[in-house]
Amino acid sequence: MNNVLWKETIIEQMADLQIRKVLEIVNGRLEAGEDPLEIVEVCQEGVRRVGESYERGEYFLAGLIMAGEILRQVLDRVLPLLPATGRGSSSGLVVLGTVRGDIHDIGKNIVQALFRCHGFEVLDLGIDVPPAEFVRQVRETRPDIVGISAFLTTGYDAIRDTVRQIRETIPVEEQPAVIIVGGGLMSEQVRIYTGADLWTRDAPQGVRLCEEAILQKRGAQGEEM
Ligand code: B12
Repeated sequence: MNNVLWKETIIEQMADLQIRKVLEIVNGRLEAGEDPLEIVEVCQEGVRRVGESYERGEYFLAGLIMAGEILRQVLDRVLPLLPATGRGSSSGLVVLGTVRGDIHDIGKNIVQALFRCHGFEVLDLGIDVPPAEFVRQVRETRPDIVGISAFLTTGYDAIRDTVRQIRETIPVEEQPAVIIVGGGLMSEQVRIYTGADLWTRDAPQGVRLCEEAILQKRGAQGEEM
């Protein structure tokens, strides 16, 4: 199967919720040495199509559940194969969680795996995490990064509460260098509304942005000394 064809076929089979066929192609691509991240991105496009069908009323909740299950099974195969590109020692600590009221965790699990590959330690707080729990964990562990995942537009207020409580109740010298929000519906407007430092709809980009921000902060601290 050529390069364009396998991608289109996975997207189509994913959109049709054909779990067996999707896994067959994924296994084949992995055997052929395909980049695991490329496979994740293609499958993400497939579930996006399922979301659109759901919006048009062509699929019901069961369709979303099935799409989530297919993606989960793909990730079980693919994520363990992500290459470690970190510096060997810890790049920093990330406190990560899906915001209050939201149980979408597939994207969070991908970004968690990527942070680990890049040498970060990750404390994963799970799903439906209330602002107070983020604050408690930030106070206890003093992470470099707080990552908030969300996929529901109804979650924006909970993100804003989380960011505000972290910024207002944690002493300046114990603040995380970066609060980043991620998820399929994120945008610059959401970042501004919630008060986060960074936003992304793409896990590799999110990790890159965090690495840059941490390097900048460490550089600035070095200059002050
Ligand atoms: C699978 C799915 C589900 C599954 C979730 C399973 C699971 N364990 O996660 C189930 C069935 C549970 C579900 C439930 C619901 N869902 Co749903 N779901 C989806 C679907 C199809 C895919 C989501 C997904 O996993 N995408 C793939 C991942 C990999 O993408 P991602 O999250 O964006 O993550 C990537 C980046 O954003 C980034 N990232 C993510 N988080 C973070 C965090 C950080 C820090 C960083 C740096 C990066 C980062 O990294 C990832 C990789 O690049 C989407 C449709 C779509 N457009 O995708 C709808 C969708 C999100 N769901 C939707 C809805 C409405 C619901 C329900 C309300 C339905 C209902 N009537 O009950 C419930 C809500 C439940 C709740 N309280 O949370 C809507 C949301 C609409 C809106 N405007 O809010 C969508 C968009 C469908 C639609 N088009 O209408 N859903």
